[in-house]
Order: sequence, then structure tokens, then C-alpha cells
Amino acid sequence: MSTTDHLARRLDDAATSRTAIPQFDADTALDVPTAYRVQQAVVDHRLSRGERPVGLKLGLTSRAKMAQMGVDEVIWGRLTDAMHISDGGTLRLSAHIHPKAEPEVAFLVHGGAITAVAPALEVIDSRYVDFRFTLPEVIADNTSASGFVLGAWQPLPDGIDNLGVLLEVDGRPVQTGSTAAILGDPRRALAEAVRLAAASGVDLADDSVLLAGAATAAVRLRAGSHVRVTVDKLGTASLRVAS
Ligand code: 0L1
Ligand code: MG
Repeated sequence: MSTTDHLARRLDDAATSRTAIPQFDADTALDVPTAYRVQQAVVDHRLSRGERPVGLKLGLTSRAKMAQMGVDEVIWGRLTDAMHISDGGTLRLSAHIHPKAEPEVAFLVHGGAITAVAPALEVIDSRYVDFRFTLPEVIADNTSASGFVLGAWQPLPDGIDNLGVLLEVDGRPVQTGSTAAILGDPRRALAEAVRLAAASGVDLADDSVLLAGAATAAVRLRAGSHVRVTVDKLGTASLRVAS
């Protein structure tokens, strides 16, 4: 088995068994192009179980997250239909390892252009112990992608570059921020996603969902809680957490 297939198998096993794995050995020497090949192989495991690709996500889109990782490059991952949770729907903790939610903006893309926008929650769930990873390791892990909730799609209004974002748990504010934290303007996500995915030979297909990035830090999900994002002008998206 190649190193790529071996690492992809370990990450897929971690996800399906809900068991975090340690970071790879130092002598694994994973570079960024190889990490994207591992990511493709990880997602291929999902597709072989019948999941369908539905779009892409960007990660590390805020200065704060880039500084935390010591990098200055956005990363991207792949979304499948099985990751979609309907608005107001339920996430089962037992189907995850240690999931967190972060408030985002989502775009619908057709013909290379943004055709609609929605408030969104991304559920991230690192397959590594304690969310500890290097940049290539988190790329290989499909940038921690695990779930997403989309609020109502609507035409892209003018000026979404500095909208207020509120993340509430059980009706209490836990994070506040602005869409400005997403690449300075979330609309930049489209060009970034096209550029980054093209480097791996991947196109943004028509009717793809694009998760543009997080507007605040992520919050850990706890059984019984209700999590809601509100983005000014765009509305809300929410999920319930069951054990
Ligand atoms: O969507 C994101 O920005 C997450 C990227 C991966 C880093 C993490 O798991 O926090
Ligand atoms: Mg995210």
C-alpha cells in the first residue's frame, strides 16, 4: 500500500470508528501537495460508500487562525452530501469524535459565479487527538470537515464584507464577529477556492456549495444544546445536538 493510501486509510478509520489518532510520525514527511492527495483518497473512501461530492470549503481564512497555525495560506477541503445537516436539524455526538461548530457564510456557485448566499454553520471534527496537527496533517484530514448547516439561500446583496455575526448556544451569545474576518470579504472565497482547487486539478462544479470560512472561533458541541448563527442581512442557521 502506498503512503498516501495508508494515511488515508488511517484517517478514514478514525472517522468511521470515532476514535482520534495521534499525529503522524516525524519521518512521514508529509508535504502540502502530498497532503492534498491524501485528502482526495480520504474523500474517495466516503464516495465509495455512496456519498456524493457537493462542494468545497475553505479553512484558516481568518488572520487569527492563520496566526494560530503559523501559516499565511488558506486551505481547502471537500464537502459531501452526507455532511449536510438540515437547518434546525440534529447532529448526533456519537457520530463524531469531538465536534465544534463555527459560524460561516456559504455561497452557491454556478458558471464560475456566486448565484446565492446563505448563513451557515460548519461542524469541524479533527480526526487527530486534541485537534493537534501540522498544516499538511490537517489538509490530509480534509481540513477537519465533518458537517454543515445552510440557512435560506438568497440573492447576494451588496456589501457583505462587514456584516455582524452572532453565535448563540441555548440562546446565549458565545461568539460575536464580522464577515470581515473571512478573507477581509467572504466573496474573495470564490477566487481562492478556484485557484487552490485547480492546483490539485479540481474544478468547482456547477451548483457547488462553497463554505467561505469562519467569522469567529469555533465552539465545542455538547449534548442537549441548540446552536444558532445569525448573520446580519442574511438570517440564521441552527442545529440541535443529541447524544
Ligand atoms: O474550517 C476551518 O477553518 C478549519 C480548518 C482546520 C483547522 C481546524 O480544525 O480548526
Ligand atoms: Mg470552517
